[in-house]
Amino acid sequence: MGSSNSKPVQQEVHQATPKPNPELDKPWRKFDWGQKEALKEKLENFSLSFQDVKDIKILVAGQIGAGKSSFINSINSAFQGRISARALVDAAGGGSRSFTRNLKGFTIRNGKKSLPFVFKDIMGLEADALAGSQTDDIINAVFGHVKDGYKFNVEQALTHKDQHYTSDPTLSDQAFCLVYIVAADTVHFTDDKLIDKLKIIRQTISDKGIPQVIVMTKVDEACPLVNKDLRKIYTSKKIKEKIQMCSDKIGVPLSNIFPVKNYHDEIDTEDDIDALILKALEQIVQIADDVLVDIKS
Ligand SMILES: Nc1nc2c(ncn2[C@@H]2O[C@H](COP(=O)(O)OP(=O)(O)O)[C@@H](O)[C@H]2O)c(=O)[nH]1
Ligand SMILES: [Mg+2]
Repeated sequence: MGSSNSKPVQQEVHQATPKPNPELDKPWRKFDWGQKEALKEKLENFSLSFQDVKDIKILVAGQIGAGKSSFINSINSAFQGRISARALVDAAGGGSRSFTRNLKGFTIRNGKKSLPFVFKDIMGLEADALAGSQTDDIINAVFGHVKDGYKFNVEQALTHKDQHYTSDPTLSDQAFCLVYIVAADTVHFTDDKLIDKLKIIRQTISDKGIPQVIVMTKVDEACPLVNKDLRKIYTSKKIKEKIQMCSDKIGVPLSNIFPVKNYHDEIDTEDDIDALILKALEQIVQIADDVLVDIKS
């Protein structure tokens, strides 16, 4: 006994364990950084597969401060070639209340004309707000039951008796894609209630053929590598992990998840930011248009 006391203190060998490389050898998704102009042109000349529908409505949902309004603004900025801020951004970075509470459509413009894409920025989805109300509101908004100008009430879902409820929506009222925005720097998905809500929404809309896309914002905040060089977005292990986690938790396939950096403090547009934003938009529009192809046939 007590022999352990006499054990010679081992000299600690300071051998620096090599830090794991935060970067992958190869990008996990191929991305052409020079495609901005081609994407812009393609989107500017996009015509919908179903002439009965005037424009593609895309509903944008996500937690407060996730970057919903900034994403819509970034799309506009990419087309205008200057920073645009039509959808109001909550500069406080998302307080306890959602800045956007009225359902409102934003048409994307390229300076000359309106493009056939309308984004609807919906209130933030909060985990602890009353049970089903937000889930119902979002589902109703996707299916075109919610009139523009409706002010969402976190405590009560819109009912069919309300004057803002459209009981018989046309194809043009309906959204053909739900874009769920998550911020890369805060995506943990430890909140089961939120995950449950997201699952209910995804299942309900996908039963009616409406796809869901995830746009992951704030990649610059989540990964120092990407903060320094946006082109590392597809080789950053951190970003890849986060994308994988989103896919696993919400059940959206990896191919429907797009990491982006929104314009937030820039004063001029940048080709690399534009390329990612426009690519995400192209995919969203394509996915939404595929729904129209199905409806038409
Ligand atoms: N660094 C960084 N900040 C962002 C990004 N997207 C949004 N933000 C900031 O996050 C805050 C909340 O954004 P906002 O668009 O109002 O979120 P919303 O509540 O989902 O509409 C604002 O201060 C934005 O400037 C991004 O990609 N990177
Ligand atoms: Mg907003």
